[in-house]
Amino acid sequence: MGMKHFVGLLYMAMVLVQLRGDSGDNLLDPSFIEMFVDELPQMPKIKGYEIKNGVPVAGNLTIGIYDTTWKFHRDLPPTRVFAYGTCKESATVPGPTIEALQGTPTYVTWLNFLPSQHFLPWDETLADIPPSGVPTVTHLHGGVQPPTSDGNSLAWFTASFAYTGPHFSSPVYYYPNFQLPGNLWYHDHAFGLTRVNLLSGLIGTYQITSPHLEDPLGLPSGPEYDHHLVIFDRDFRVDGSIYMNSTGNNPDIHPQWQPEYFGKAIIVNGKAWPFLTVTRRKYRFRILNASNARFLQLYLSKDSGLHFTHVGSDANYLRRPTVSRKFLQAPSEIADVIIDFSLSTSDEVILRNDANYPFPDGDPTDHITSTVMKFIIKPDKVQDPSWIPHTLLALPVPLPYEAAKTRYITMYEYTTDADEPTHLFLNAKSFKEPVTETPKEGTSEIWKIINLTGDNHPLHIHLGAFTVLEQRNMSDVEEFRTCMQDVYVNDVVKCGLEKHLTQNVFAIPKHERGWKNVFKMKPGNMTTILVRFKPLGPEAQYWFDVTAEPGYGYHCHILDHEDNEMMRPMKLVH
Ligand SMILES: *[C@@H]1O[C@H](CO)[C@@H](O)[C@H](O)[C@H]1NC(C)=O
Ligand SMILES: *[C@@H]1O[C@H](CO)[C@@H](O)[C@H](O)[C@H]1NC(C)=O
Ligand SMILES: *[C@@H]1O[C@H](CO)[C@@H](O)[C@H](O)[C@H]1NC(C)=O
Ligand SMILES: *[C@@H]1O[C@H](CO)[C@@H](O)[C@H](O)[C@H]1NC(C)=O
Ligand SMILES: *[C@@H]1O[C@H](CO)[C@@H](O)[C@H](O)[C@H]1NC(C)=O
Ligand SMILES: CC(=O)N[C@H]1CO[C@H](CO)[C@@H](O)[C@@H]1O
Ligand SMILES: [Cu+2]
Repeated sequence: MGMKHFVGLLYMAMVLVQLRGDSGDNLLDPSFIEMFVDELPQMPKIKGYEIKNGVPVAGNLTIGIYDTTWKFHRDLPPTRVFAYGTCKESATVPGPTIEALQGTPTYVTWLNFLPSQHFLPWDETLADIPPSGVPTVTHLHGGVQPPTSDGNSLAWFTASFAYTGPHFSSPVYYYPNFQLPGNLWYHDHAFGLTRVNLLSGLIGTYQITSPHLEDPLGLPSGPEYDHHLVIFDRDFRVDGSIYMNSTGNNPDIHPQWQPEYFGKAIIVNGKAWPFLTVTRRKYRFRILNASNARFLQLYLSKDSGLHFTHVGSDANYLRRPTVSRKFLQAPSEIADVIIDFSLSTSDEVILRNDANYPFPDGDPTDHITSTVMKFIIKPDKVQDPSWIPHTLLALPVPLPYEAAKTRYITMYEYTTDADEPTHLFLNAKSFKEPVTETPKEGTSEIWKIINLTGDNHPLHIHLGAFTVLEQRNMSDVEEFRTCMQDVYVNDVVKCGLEKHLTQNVFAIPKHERGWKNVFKMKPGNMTTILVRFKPLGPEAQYWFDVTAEPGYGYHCHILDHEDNEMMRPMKLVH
């Protein structure tokens, strides 16, 4: 053992810091975790198809959910996690990357091998907790798949299917992969347990590729030059276990629920503050913000001379590449960027984050939470056959005038007299109240989302990709909110929405003007989006029955909010 390593361990042993005065939790002070000692891992890759007689045919995968351990850092003891894998020994955090082929379906049988109890505080007032077992159900985020394979929150099941949720039908999920190539991810979605199940490790990436559409683009490719970066934040105890506060902010109402989880250690591909050695050429990074609530505002150290070229956002390519020096990523948003290290003026560059938490008005980041990972750049010039084309994929242009319907969606947060959040609703309704959003297959709709809370909520819609049309500042928001909450119905006309809209419109960053699956709803603003309830190609219909039970849903992707009812069902109709 090297001296440095030994000192690291010694520190760990000594650091029984009691953060924030919570005694007995033995929280680890993250400043004692040495940065940049673990190499960035690549998660195992699984093909979602088979080649038979030279032609691709559907792949049948079995992925289990295991109770196992994971090393988050060289000096941290193994951490108990729940992890996806093809067997317990190969289960990882994040889980394996599923590589699907456009046009060739992938079947996944999801199995649950979890014990009778969760190891994290799951608030029994929020979830359907069965007598034994941990409910899980997997959602493929950004995927266009039938309702029975969409991971409906109430389609959960426990080990050996001993207990199942009311919407459970089969553990064999069908992913058609007919949509355009892009970046998706899979994660748990069990009702009221999403935040704890993801915190336990149930996250993985899924990629749809199309050699005939993507190879001609010339972007950096292959395992060496094309990486997934899955970023999330965690707190640990000195013994290596994941720490989650088990006392709710309103314990009389929800004994264990807290409005937002923030961890101090920044984890990339399952390692705290890793490093990656690169050569002087272009690399592609598909960056997923898989935090429960932490926003990331990513940039490369200012003296490096480097920038990002965005080629995609969420599950879709942009029409044209666009450059940024810094970008804001909400939980569950995916950025797809190229970094050209041949332009670097230094031999090391740190990927940093400076988003306040909660975003936008919370605490600033410090040295620790602002550091994400390090790139070590080898000095010698290398051949780089990749390039960045002027145009990427020809996706449909959003046509607002074609929208069949306009809907208003309001976001509410309810608090106690002491201003402590108790729960959050969309349109003043809980998830289990009857469906109100019933778009017609083959149409587009305008959704106007009014954020009547103090937070920025990343809104995610299942099935339908959307384009953000505008974000408009509002005035006298208090008055409008009071009126809306008085009526307690979604009547924007009675509350005079028009007179609360200002002329002040915020520009949508260029790299977010494509077809998205998640977007940040600014507080005190009305965000207008065009949602497409048909494929992103010429087709007017999907390739399966989208109107089937149990339908879809839309929700805030701050998992702590989603679990406390900031989610509504959505059902497509003919
Ligand atoms: C995969 O499963 C599907 C549906 O169960 C079946 O139709 C198909 O033949 C299977 N493919 C392979 C390669 O086993
Ligand atoms: C856990 O949450 C409770 C309730 O909000 C708070 O009083 C306590 O300080 C928190 N503990 C830690 C370690 O943050
Ligand atoms: C990840 O999402 C969280 C929650 O929205 C956000 O606070 C954080 O800034 C995001 N991080 C990145 C790197 O985008
Ligand atoms: C938004 O509108 C309010 C009310 O008119 C105004 O006070 C505020 O300055 C505006 N904010 C921005 C960023 O334009
Ligand atoms: C609307 O969003 C902008 C930009 O984030 C912010 O400056 C403004 O205060 C918001 N409006 C209100 C009324 O909160
Ligand atoms: C409409 C509304 O309620 N807006 C709220 C949005 O968030 C801010 C705080 O950032 C509140 O002050 C507003 O009242
Ligand atoms: Cu939210």
